[in-house]
Amino acid sequence: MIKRVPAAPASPAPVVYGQSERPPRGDYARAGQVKADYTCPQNYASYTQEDHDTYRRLYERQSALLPGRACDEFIAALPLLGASSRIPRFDDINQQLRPATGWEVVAVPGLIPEVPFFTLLANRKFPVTDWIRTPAEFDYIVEPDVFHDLLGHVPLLFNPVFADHMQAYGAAGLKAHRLGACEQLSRLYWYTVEFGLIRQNDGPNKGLRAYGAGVLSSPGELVHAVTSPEPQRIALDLLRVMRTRYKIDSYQQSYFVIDSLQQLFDMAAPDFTPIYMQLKSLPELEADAELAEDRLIQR
Ligand code: HBI
Ligand code: FE
Repeated sequence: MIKRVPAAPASPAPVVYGQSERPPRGDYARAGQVKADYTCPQNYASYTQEDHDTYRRLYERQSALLPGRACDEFIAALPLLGASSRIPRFDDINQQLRPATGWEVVAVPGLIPEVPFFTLLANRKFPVTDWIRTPAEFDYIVEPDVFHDLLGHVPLLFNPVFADHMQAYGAAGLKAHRLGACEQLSRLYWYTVEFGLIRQNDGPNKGLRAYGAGVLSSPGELVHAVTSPEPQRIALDLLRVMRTRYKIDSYQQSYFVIDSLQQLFDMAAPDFTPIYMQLKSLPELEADAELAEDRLIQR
């Protein structure tokens, strides 16, 4: 009799974007707990007191910098994340987030490949890295950790317009993958969802503010993006952004500015297929490129 040995459940392979000397940080094997869609349990019991302290200290430092620098929608939604003195439980966040916009957060071991990433977004699930940086990385970390993913990305998922935009982005990502245009689309994500600025045109809080998660979760970049005279700030143009390369290990040299979250949704709602065609005949641009047709935004 032949005994069939069931194949060991394969753990999804770790993912690295860009060039890095270091191995990926997340624990992708984790005793078979990482599922085929790359989600995993949050493993709340594995956080140490030091981990919770790191989250609390990061949260305190960052929330002090938000007034006058973060957009109104972000500041309004931040308290909905709940606990700030320890790493929140994703289940608790979902109790608030699901009824608000139908989104939920799901735990992942770190960066995940494009197709599972886009698939989760298209289904209104936001992947949140479950580990937190070490105290030695308090000021700077290249990869997303639980602090970046939660504090940076999740508050705006409580905003109905932004919530719909993120789902449309996920669907656009799946299409871009089929068309071989992920690089172009990820530039849009980078310069909006990660490093976007918004001009608040009226109300008591008029002014240039951040809505991108990479800006909002970094003390240095938040001040740099909103107030430094160094970077250029350019009114967002879809083709311009999709042509522009980006740097992942320094402050941005160019930020792109929108006037409303609705503008983001309206821009990404149409099919990008003709845009990708057009891009084939346009040269790519460096991160600090200056074009005559750029509409510069003064602070
Ligand atoms: N995975 N966990 C995680 N978080 C991200 O922000 C992320 C990712 N995989 C791919 C990705 N981002 C970007 O490269 C997409 O724009 C394609
Ligand atoms: Fe991010």
